[in-house]
Amino acid sequence: MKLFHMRDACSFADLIVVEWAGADPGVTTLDLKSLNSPEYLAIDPGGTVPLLVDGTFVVSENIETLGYLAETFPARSSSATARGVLAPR
Ligand SMILES: N[C@@H](CCC(=O)N[C@@H](CS)C(=O)NCC(=O)O)C(=O)O
Repeated sequence: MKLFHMRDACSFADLIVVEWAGADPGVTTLDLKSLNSPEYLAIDPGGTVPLLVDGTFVVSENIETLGYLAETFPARSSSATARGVLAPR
């Protein structure tokens, strides 16, 4: 798994989740220049953060990356569904 983020951006929420989970998804810190590099745009044509890559699964919407992290690391998740408190919808 790889998590791409940029300092002082909304992807900070994803960093908090992986920190709480004690997970090490492989974090790459981008800046505005690298965000618009051909290499990054090849992965995320939208050129935004966060971006989460897990094998062939690629997610670029923060609401989805946070949900995916919660489901992947349920033990310390803030998601009631992931912790089994609520049934999945
Ligand atoms: N669709 C994305 C958009 C996220 C987004 O706009 N991220 C901002 C940082 S908070 C970004 O990457 N901005 C860089 C830019 O627009 O050049 C989401 O909702 O997660």
